[in-house]
Amino acid sequence: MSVRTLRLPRPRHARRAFGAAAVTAVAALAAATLLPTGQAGAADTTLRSLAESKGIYFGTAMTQSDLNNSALTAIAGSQFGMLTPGNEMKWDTTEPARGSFNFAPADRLVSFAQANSMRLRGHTLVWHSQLPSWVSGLPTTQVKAAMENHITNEVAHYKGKLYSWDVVNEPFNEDGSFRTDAFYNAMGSGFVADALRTARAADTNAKLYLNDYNIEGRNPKSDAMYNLVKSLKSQGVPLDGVGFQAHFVLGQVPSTFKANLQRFVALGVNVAVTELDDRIQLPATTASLNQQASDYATVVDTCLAVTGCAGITQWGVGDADSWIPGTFPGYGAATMYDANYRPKPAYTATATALGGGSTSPSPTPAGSCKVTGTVSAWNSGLTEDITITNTGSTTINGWSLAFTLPTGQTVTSSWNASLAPATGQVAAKNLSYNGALAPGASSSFGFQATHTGNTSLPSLFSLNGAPCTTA
Ligand code: 9MR
Repeated sequence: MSVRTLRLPRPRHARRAFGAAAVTAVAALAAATLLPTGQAGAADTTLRSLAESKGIYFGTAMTQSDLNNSALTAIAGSQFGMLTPGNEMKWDTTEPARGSFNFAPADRLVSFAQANSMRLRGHTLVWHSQLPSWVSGLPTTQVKAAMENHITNEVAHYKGKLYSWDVVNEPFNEDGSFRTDAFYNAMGSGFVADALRTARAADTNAKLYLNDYNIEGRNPKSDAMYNLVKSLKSQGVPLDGVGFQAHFVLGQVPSTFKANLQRFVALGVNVAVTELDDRIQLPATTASLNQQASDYATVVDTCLAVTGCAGITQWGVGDADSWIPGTFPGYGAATMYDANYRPKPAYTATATALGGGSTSPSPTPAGSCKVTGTVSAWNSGLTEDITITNTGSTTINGWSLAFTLPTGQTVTSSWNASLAPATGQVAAKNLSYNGALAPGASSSFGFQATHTGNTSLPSLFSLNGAPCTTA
């Protein structure tokens, strides 16, 4: 049996314990920690807290595989207060065969969000794309029942857990006509009202949205969405908001963006920026990155200026996670973080537009916690004891410690905390008797796990969403 003590910041140990991606994260953490004290105000200014202090949220999209990327999860859990599953709540995943539901992939993302006190946007229930062929192949007489059953089951599964649902996604063509997809072909435009009513019946609290792209400015498509919303509201159909995806091209945020959002709000709905990115022709230059910063600031300024704009979600955490290069060859660099999760000028501009005073962004601010631990490993198993110390000045009431388990390790039992899930990005939550941590106080818990050869220590601990020091 080998016994190792957790001393994560020591470079030699870090090299042994972390994979390449995590080394990058450590570099980013180190960079953040090394800010001169005069600029340390940035540590309090995560996008999430800045946005919340302005009354909006700032979110990101994540997919299941992102949970294995410790650099990404450290930023997602600290900088963003809302999470949209990028693919896992779509029909092809959740009901791949008729009546056979699979919520496991999305549930993992829900657990991550909960462990990091993030809210969730459900995406999406009714969409022509990522739709299994059994739906598009149904006789038109059966589509309504299949759609209602799908909505009822999925919304019921997540009842009470989601802030909102994108109930219908992308119903319009560019000219403002309805897409002739399976739903429209079966039910005409009435499928939208039916989908919204079905969703409301299954969850009275989640906010119900329609969501589309290229509707940010005034154009035939946004006019069609406007007319649809107006008609639905006049019929008393349950509809709370409209999502503007905002997949922008560098320098092309429409000049009518604000006025367009305002005309929707005037109909009695909220608006939200749901999938923000801003693609740049590669290679990115200083000038293009600065233009992107300006574009991001425009988006934030616009949302803040429109009463009824609920928040902004970026589509993916960093440039490495973005769908853009795969869909628009030659374009990329569309998010606020570069391929190594270093904040770009767009991050700084966003933080500043949200009221942050510092020009030195801190992607992963240190929280008020310290983590120490030991691991004891044998052939196929290990036990680990972890101690959390509250290094802040206020009592923590209820803690959730998120960390990344090395690949191949699976938790089999735990004590003094409940752990879930058993692999990957794990959250350890206090039990009924050890949730309060006064300033300076510590709490210990432990777990047993199996391993497949990698007995490295977990990495990237964060307590209630804020990264912990580990020495
Ligand atoms: O980000 C999603 C990507 O991983 C998928 O391959 C793609 C397939 O259509 O869907 C992406 O997300 C889309 C979103 O669900 C709706 N608006 C457009 C987004 C980018 O394609």
